[in-house]
Amino acid sequence: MAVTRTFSIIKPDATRRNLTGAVTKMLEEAGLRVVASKRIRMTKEQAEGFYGVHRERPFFNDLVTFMMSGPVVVQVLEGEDAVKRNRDVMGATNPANAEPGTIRKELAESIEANSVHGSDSDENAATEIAFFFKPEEIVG
Ligand code: YYY
Ligand code: MG
Repeated sequence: MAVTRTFSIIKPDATRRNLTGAVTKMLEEAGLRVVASKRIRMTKEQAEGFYGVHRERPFFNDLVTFMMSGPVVVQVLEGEDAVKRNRDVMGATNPANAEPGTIRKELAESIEANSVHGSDSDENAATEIAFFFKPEEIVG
C-alpha cells in the first residue's frame, strides 16, 4: 500500500472543548502522521469555498456558520492509504451511527458539530490541501 496524504480539520466544537490533542492522538494512533498543522479562524469566503460542493444542500448555511464559529485546526496527514485510514478513524458523519472507538463516536456532539473533517478521495485531498497550505508549509 502506498503512503499518501489527506486533509483534516479539527472543527470548532472540538477546539472549544479543548480536544485538539485528544483528536490528534487518535489520528496518530491510527497510523497517521501530522505533516502540516495550523490553527485558524475560517473566513466566510473560506468556509463557503471549502464546502462549495454542498452549496445546494439544506444544511449549507448552518454548516458555514458553524465552521466560522470558533478556531479550527487544519492539518495534512500522511500514512498508508491516508484517505481511507482517516475516514475509518473519523467514523460516520452522524456520530449516532459511528462505530465505537472512532473520533465521532467518542468525541462528537451532533451531525453538524461532528468534530472532524476528512477528505473523501485522493483527488479531493490534493485540492483541499492546496486550498489551505503552501507546499513549503508541509514538512514530511
Ligand atoms: O464527509 P463528511 O464530513 O462525513 O460528511 P459530508 O456528507 O461531506 O457533509 C459535510 C458536513 O456537513 C458534515 O461533516 C456535517 C454537515 N452535515 C450536516 O450538518 N447535516 C447533514 N445532514 C449532512 C452533513
Ligand atoms: Mg465530506
